[in-house]
Amino acid sequence: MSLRPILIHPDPRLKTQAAPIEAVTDQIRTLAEDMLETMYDAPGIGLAAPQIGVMSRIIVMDAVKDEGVAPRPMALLNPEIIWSSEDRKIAEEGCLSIPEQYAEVERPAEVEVRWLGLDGEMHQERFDGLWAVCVQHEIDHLDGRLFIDYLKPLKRQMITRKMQKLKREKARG
Ligand code: K1U
Ligand code: ZN
Repeated sequence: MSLRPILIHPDPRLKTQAAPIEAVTDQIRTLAEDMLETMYDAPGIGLAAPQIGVMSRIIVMDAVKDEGVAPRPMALLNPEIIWSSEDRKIAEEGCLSIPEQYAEVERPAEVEVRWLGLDGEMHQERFDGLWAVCVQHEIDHLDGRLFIDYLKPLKRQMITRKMQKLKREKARG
């Protein structure tokens, strides 16, 4: 297993639609393991393949927050939202590709998602709470959408400029 570097916004790969996964191979299983390791190390509660520069439709997540509750690492291939609640909820979001920036985003409170598992089987589950926020945020990454795309242009521009500055500083070392 290995840690993969996380791309920082702005990067064209974070604005690009990812391609469906055709088959569950050893390469895909290794990718999922690397993504989970990278997510836990960050630390984060989710990660989408484009964030590590891999343009395939795979996300990982573990939104268990409570101490004493067993972790629930999940890998979802080709995830699809097949139902969204009318009920909407505002929650604060962050992004490992936009470090230390947080903003409130409104999304459906519950979603039903269908995906291909690493076991080669189709799975379906309804998510609510932080899981619902996270799975929608990660599926957005697969479609080249970032949480800042839901913000007013001025706020989005301000965050983008901060990230450009951060990248310049990192490049200088
Ligand atoms: O996709 C990502 O960039 C990961 C992102 C997922 C996410 C967080 C919050 C709301 C929606 C989606 C993160 O994990 S940011 C880091 C974070 O939220 C966190 C880090 C440590 C403990 C708990 C949360
Ligand atoms: Zn993100």
